[in-house]
Amino acid sequence: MAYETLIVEIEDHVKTIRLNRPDALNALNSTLLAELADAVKAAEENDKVRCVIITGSDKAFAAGADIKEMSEKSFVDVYMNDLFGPETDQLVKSRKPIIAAVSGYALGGGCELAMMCDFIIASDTAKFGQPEINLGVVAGIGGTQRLSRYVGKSKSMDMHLTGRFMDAEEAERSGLVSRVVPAKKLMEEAMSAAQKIAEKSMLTSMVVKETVNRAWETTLSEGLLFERRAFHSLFASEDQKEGMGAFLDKRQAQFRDK
Ligand code: CO8
Repeated sequence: MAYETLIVEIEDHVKTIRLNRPDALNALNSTLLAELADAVKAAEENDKVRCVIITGSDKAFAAGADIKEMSEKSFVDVYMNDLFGPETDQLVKSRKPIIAAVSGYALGGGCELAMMCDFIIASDTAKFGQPEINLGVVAGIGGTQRLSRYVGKSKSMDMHLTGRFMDAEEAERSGLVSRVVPAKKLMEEAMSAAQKIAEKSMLTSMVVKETVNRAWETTLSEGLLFERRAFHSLFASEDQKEGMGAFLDKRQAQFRDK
């Protein structure tokens, strides 16, 4: 399907979704978010896709929600339409791994979008921020909650209250991003990570995703129990026999997602 605000391609079991509103630094408007939700849903339903990358341009992953589109809306408009709720829910409920490859600005909704992905690979030009306070609003698609979990209360408060930007080095040091690479290598690195993931058992990847996400959602004792049961349950899979058997036979495992 052709999109107005996205460029999408599938290569080697990896679906790359590139946000493409260059004149607005990829600001997230309702068309873009609806198309993104559709593209992620399509990836979920396509057996050939085993990992997704969401990226933007060199200058901007996304400079936030589209201020022009939002500025005249009333409370009733945004509340009755649950602005951006269904679209972002679609992304978060994806069971396939999603990597954010971030170059340039990831601000407001852009930073929040990156944090909705499973992990973030950043270029050395990346700048993260939650500057909504400058617009007289607060983050609305997860910023106050997710950034606080990623980097802790103190830095999250600093980012949200001052509206300052965090560079890639600080983002890596704070645990917001998993790795930083030179800008020119960003897509190569993201693709290489995605292909590594695509080679694994999808069944196991989905269980990994559910289990790590549990760490954010529950107490340590509940999370540990969830993990132990997840580990136990994978002994019912063919991929566990294949993975352990291949190790013992000193050969490459051939996973079948069963
Ligand atoms: N929305 C709309 N247009 C934008 C946005 C945006 N967020 N960001 C940039 N643009 C547009 C500019 O208006 C400009 O367009 P034009 O040429 O037509 O005037 C074009 O992109 C280029 O931008 P600049 O000229 O400003 O480029 P600079 O390099 O000078 O500056 C910045 C780049 C620093 C990124 C600057 O553009 C900026 O500060 N942008 C706004 C950042 C921001 O405040 N983001 C937060 C938005 S609010 C938000 O994300 C809330 C999310 C939660 C919503 C949930 C609802 C439930």
